[in-house]
Amino acid sequence: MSIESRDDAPSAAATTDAVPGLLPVRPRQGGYGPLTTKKWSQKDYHHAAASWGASFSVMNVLMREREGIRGTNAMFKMNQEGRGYDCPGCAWPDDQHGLKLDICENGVKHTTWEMTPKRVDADFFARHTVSELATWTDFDLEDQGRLTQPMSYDAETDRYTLISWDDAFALIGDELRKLDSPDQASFYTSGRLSNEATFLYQLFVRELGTNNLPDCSNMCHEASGRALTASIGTGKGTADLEDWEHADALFVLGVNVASNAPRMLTTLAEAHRRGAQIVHINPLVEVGATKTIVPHEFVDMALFRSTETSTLNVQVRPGGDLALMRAVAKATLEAEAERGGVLDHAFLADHTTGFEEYRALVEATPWPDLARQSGLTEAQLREVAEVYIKADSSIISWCLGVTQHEHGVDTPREFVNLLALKGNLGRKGSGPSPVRGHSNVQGNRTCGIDHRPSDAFLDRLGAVCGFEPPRHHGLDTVATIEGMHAGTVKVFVGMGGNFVMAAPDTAYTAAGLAKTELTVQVSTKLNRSHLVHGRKALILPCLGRTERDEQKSGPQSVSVEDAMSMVHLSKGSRKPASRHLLSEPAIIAGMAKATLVDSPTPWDEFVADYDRIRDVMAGVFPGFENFNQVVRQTNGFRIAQPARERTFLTPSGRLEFSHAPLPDVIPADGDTLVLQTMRSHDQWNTTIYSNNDRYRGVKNLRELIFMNVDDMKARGLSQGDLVDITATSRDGSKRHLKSYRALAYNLPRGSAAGYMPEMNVLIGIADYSTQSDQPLMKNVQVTVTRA
Ligand SMILES: Nc1nc2c(c(=O)[nH]1)N[C@H]1C(S)=C(S)[C@@H](COP(=O)(O)OP(=O)(O)OC[C@H]3O[C@@H](n4cnc5c(=O)[nH]c(N)nc54)[C@H](O)[C@@H]3O)O[C@H]1N2
Ligand SMILES: Nc1nc2c(c(=O)[nH]1)N[C@H]1C(S)=C(S)[C@@H](COP(=O)(O)OP(=O)(O)OC[C@H]3O[C@@H](n4cnc5c(=O)[nH]c(N)nc54)[C@H](O)[C@@H]3O)O[C@H]1N2
Ligand SMILES: [Mo]
Repeated sequence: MSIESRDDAPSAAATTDAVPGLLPVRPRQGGYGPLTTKKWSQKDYHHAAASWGASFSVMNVLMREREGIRGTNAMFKMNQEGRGYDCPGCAWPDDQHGLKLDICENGVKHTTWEMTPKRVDADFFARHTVSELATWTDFDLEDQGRLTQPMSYDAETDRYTLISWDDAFALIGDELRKLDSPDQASFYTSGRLSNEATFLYQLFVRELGTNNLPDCSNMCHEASGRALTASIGTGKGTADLEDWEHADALFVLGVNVASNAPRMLTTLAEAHRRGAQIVHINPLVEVGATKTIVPHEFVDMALFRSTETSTLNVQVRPGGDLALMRAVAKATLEAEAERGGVLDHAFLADHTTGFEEYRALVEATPWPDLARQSGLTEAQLREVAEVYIKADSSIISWCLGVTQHEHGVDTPREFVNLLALKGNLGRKGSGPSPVRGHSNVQGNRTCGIDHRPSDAFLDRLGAVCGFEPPRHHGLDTVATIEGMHAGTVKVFVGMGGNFVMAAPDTAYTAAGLAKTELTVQVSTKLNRSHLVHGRKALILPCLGRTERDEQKSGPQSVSVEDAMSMVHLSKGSRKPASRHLLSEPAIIAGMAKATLVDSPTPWDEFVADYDRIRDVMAGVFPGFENFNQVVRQTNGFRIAQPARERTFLTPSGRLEFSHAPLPDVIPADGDTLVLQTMRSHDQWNTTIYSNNDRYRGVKNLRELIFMNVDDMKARGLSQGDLVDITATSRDGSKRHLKSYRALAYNLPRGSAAGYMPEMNVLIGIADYSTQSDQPLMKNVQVTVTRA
């Protein structure tokens, strides 16, 4: 369908009670793209993903950032066999053949955003009070360019003023040592931090005496980690890129491939060409689930020759994935009973436990229940099952559409159950394969960012590093916010990221931050988390991944781990945005030295030569033996994943079937819609590049809610009507967004979709999964009424 706006006014939005540091003009809530008076429009997109649209978009981005040829040069240094820097975009692995120029539009956008020639300096902060900056859009804040000098908040003038690095570290040390307990501080990580910096960060925090290490995984793939640990003993996928190249069937659930893991398009197109079955399971039919032209395939580009990226699209009900996969399991068991030769009996007998109980559970679940809970017909469910039954090898892959739900742990466990039936694990072309988000979010977990660390890890850390790590579990993201309100979290350190916008319940989170004694943000760009601050506040600017990191022993490399457990080096070569910038390892060491009294750690030596950090890490992390040597191999090394060899580090030593009851995911009353908050094509989490969402055909509009056309009719709404959205939290409290535009879109009845981070105001602090503690970002219970 195609619609045009009927007025040019920028759509007004949202109410929250005024909160310091959020757009104070009432009715806005923060999280905004550029202000515009351009007309908005929506017109369904019918072209291939990537293709020329992506190439033009890249050109525009390079021009906008005035990068031109310089930008292009930098692009070519990205991801090339460990010689350049790792793309700071998504965590999809690099092409292992090492020949193809595997870059994508969104990787380019992301990189040039960091490489901008614009600068935020002390003069900038002298010109603008924090209250004034708080009225700017989030786009305008980041668009000011790179942060250049450490800044400290001065309450008297309401401005950030210059502070020396030494004074900044001393202030942090003073505040941390003043606390009654180290548990009164919380240390957040966004998933971009290198392995080496990660190791130092958790070491600092644990030497201080706390496990308060919330991270973006708490909102992202915490559920996948917990599910895989419970089922197969290690919290990571087992399939690698080569498996993707050999699978007969690929099941892709809850990921917007073309926007959020664009390099996966290449893999899907290649799979389609060799005749693999590709099933996309998603309430929306995203463009990446139809066809693509991969930009590095020059002939196809010239001829507009697209390749399909799917063989089947199934529009599941939000949260209906467990029911769908259980239906596939049911049909698989039926096929075994009818014709035999379907199950892998040897695998089930030798490597699993709990199969008979699972079989009984599945057999006892009636088809009509599976159909109702998945929102699909029995025939559709059987069609998916037929693909699984026929395929010799299958991969099941998923992202936020699966994890940000109440049953975010049970659902990936059901995927493993299903894979186990046919021995689709630890064999070529098969396995579970979560699509991770931030470029090093998986490495952060591997290298110690975990608020619930295992004793085995703490034992090794303590033995190698010569101290006694704290044993009690720490706070995650939601618990940190609650702690700020309770007065039990007084210091917040954000190692990257944009906590106030990324977290749920924006107003509540902002009010929590405002209650703290000190907020420290280590960042590359100005964002709203600098404006929503504690009584004291620091902005500490750091080097970006594309920049040269020169230390005493010479230029340094860092390492990162992709979504398929490949660890490789990343080395920036660009001149740093400012000579005052420090690397993340240097900032962490500075904080540690100013805080810890008798630290056994040689912080200065570590910073002088990152090989020294890696030598210590080699002793702490299994699979990192000879770290310095193996990471320098072409393409790096793969961390051993025992489950891949069918060694399951579970209590039983076997793959453990789960036996979750079928969840009821249908709202109790017919008026409630299940709203999911997702990314547009033109944003990186809380960084919004524009108000467009090309693949969903939207221009100049973010304050929108996609609805099923019949749900709109039932509420007397026509295209583009202004609506108010009310969310009801689990604790009964209500939250509102006002004057959003309702747009008809192809999604199941009873569901709706809109953009994060604006919609985070709707997600109550109580709305998190009891299985994973993840906020229910894909499952907000809302009603929609005409404004
Ligand atoms: N360009 C770009 N790339 C990114 C990011 C970015 O912001 N921009 N963010 C990075 C990060 S941190 C992450 S975690 C990933 C996120 O990658 P995605 O998971 O793709 O992120 P979302 O935009 O939230 O999209 C969620 C998808 O799940 C679908 N979905 C929603 N509910 C359900 C459901 O109940 N069942 C199923 N089967 N599907 C559902 C939605 O329709 C949508 O297609 O991307 C990473 N890559
Ligand atoms: N409603 C809703 N909310 C969500 C989600 C959702 O789907 N729906 N998704 C959640 C998910 S999956 C995630 S991962 C979180 C993301 O949450 P975060 O990781 O906290 O947020 P980002 O937007 O990625 O952080 C952007 C900021 O990182 C800083 N930065 C960029 N590069 C670097 C660097 O190299 N070093 C340092 N130190 N800083 C840097 C810049 O200052 C920039 O402003 O959001 C979560 N929030
Ligand atoms: Mo994420």
